[in-house]
Amino acid sequence: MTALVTFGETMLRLSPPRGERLETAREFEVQAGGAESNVAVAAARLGRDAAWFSKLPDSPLGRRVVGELRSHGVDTDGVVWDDDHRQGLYYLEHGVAPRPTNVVYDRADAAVTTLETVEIDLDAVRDADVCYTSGITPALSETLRATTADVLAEAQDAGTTTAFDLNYRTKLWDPAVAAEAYRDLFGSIDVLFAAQRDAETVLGREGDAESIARGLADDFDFETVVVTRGADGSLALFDGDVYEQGVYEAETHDAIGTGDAFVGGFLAKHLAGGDVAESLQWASATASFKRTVEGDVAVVTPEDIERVVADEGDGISR
Ligand code: KDG
Repeated sequence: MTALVTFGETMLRLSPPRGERLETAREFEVQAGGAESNVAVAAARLGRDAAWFSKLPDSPLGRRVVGELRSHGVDTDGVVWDDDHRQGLYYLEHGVAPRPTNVVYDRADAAVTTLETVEIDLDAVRDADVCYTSGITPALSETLRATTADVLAEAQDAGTTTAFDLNYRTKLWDPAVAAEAYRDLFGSIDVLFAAQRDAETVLGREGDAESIARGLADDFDFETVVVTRGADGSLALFDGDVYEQGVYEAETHDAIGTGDAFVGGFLAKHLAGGDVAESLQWASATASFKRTVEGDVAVVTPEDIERVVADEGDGISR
């Protein structure tokens, strides 16, 4: 039985060498990257049985995505192959002050936008301990919005814990449309991860992280709400109790995927029987570790995380 199944789009990420621009670079480094597979990679590397599914073109590009995820130990048997649509890409130009990091999506008409519920192995979802996706998935097409709702509802009905990160992306949709889609899904979600910024700008929540978490739990009956606050750490609300966690110090090499590593670390520890405080520690340590590594995913081992947690205790707020 798979402990964790995640689903969503994974793109190929093309980035010029640091200090070069998209307009003029002659070389691009290529890696697979997508929020939900990033979570699966972190959990798999931290010792959990993790699977990811999506719809990919049956082409060298789609096979490249699968090959990379497998190399990290993620089960990709549930991938649906497609002959008619394309592989999504994203271009990443790393920023250096005063030039900001720039992300350019080239993902319209990607195969995953056509993924329908009937194509999915729902038994794998029903049999998993946790099923995870993020707010990026329903943003990609109306079809995928309906599929996301179906999969989360099927999972929850079967007793699988459902987990969801708001993961609001301004380049994909407007806040009002996103908020409506989120609210449609919230009834099928047990564990909500929300950046405080997303809760404020998309869901219109106000106040500190604790009052945001309590408000969301009360309004939508989540079992657990985790609110992340960037450099100010994170907070989880479970069973009426609040748990706080600082960030661990890290020299940032590549910040993309930090939030996904956080979720992957949290779920990995949770699935290993950790309590909320321990899961938050692992989340924070995995996120900080990710920042030291180039690429979307946390190339990490359980020993790395145990060492960070042992050395730094409850985390250091920067
Ligand atoms: O969280 C990292 C993601 O933003 C990156 O992998 C690209 O999935 C991606 C997206 O849709 O933005």
